[in-house]
Amino acid sequence: MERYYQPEIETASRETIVALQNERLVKTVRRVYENVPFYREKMIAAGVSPDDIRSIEDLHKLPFSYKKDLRDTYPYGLFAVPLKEVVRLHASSGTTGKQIVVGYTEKDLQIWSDCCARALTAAGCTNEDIVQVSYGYGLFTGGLGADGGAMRLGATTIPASTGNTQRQITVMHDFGATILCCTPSYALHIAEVLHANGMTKDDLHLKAGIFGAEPWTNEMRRQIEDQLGIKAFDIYGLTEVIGPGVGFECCEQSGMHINEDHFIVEVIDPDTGEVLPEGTQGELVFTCITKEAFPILRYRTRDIGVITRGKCSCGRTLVKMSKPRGRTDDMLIIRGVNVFPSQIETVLLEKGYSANYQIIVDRANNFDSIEVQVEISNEIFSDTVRGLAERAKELSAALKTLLGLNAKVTLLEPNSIPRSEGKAVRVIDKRKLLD
Ligand code: DLL
Repeated sequence: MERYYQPEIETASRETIVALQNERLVKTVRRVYENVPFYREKMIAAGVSPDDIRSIEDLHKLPFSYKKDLRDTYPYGLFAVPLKEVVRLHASSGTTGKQIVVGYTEKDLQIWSDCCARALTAAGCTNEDIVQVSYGYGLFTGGLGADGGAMRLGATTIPASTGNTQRQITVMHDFGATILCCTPSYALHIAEVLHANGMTKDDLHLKAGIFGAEPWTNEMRRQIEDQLGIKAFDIYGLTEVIGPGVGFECCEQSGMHINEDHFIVEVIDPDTGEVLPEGTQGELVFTCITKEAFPILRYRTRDIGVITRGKCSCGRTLVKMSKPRGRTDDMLIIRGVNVFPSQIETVLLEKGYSANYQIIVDRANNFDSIEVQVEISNEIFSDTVRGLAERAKELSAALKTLLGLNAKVTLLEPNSIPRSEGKAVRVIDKRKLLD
């Protein structure tokens, strides 16, 4: 039978959730207006006052927030409480630019732990489980976020953090970890090192994994499930909103339930800012309605997804978001064609290649080129030169069919692409270096 951590919310009626959201949104907007000059000025400039926000129907009247706002007000300009009430800071640097910093009060940390406890429970975790947290601990929210959820459930937590994969495996084996939390690319790397050690999934006690912080396809899910002998669940979140636990997957494994009692989601057209109807793909925008220290309003995530409110077989009524289908800013435009790395990953894995790949984009004489480098197995690697050339040609043809672009394919020997312990680097865009 399906278990919930907070059934009164997770299976609540739509009316209950909307009533909570209305009340919490109105309060948050007023508080933010009074305590954060940045929001007050932005609202005044947009001609809205807290009195105009009476329910979630009025949310669209509020101006958006952007990552740039966090940078411009660095470090504490968006905090809505005095620093003496803040008990924790986290930060994220992203791939470019200055880092951003967010804060949590004691109550914010409790809410965050609740959100992650819901995710862990949906993956089958109880106080009898041993949870190995192999997300990075530190300023990154992954480690301490998952840790807080596991502690909340009374599970036995192993704060392994990232790195030293041999030791991770020893710990996982000897301590009998039953649940693994890390990035999906790191999960595959752990499986790879496990096999290189002459061990298999049968030497471990894992039953489930909770993977997120980076995009991963369903094909990658199948590989992880197969190689580690587990059920693999997705978890979504971002530093600016709270960290992991904004959304989490249930046994249905078809999208993530959003913790709507804490975060209101909207999907918008990234170009016009117009709110789109449910079921339409667009940019995800979140508003925090319970956070004390850092209650961000209408935050533009740049993640592209779809939300749906159909009935879920797990019994949860919380709205579901699709796996993010890329980011508005990781979309590559190559010779005018829009390409998402996830599309390439799907082709690679469907064709039986590994998830160890990199996409190299370059420009010479104003002409963009795209090269897909992917590792092959030892068996394939020992094939004839002609056999390898045939394979590369076949893969290139499949990519052409999908993308409508000629991509160069390079098959690499096993272990030639650097492994990541956190978020994998999938794209090297040399054009950016030229700017
Ligand atoms: O990655 C928080 C997190 C930690 C989520 C552990 C899940 C697990 P940031 O470093 O701020 O926070 O990065 C946030 O990562 O906007 C997405 O683009 C991407 N992302 C996060 N989760 C997923 C996911 C953490 N499940 C950015 N699928 C987000 C795809 C994800 N992308």
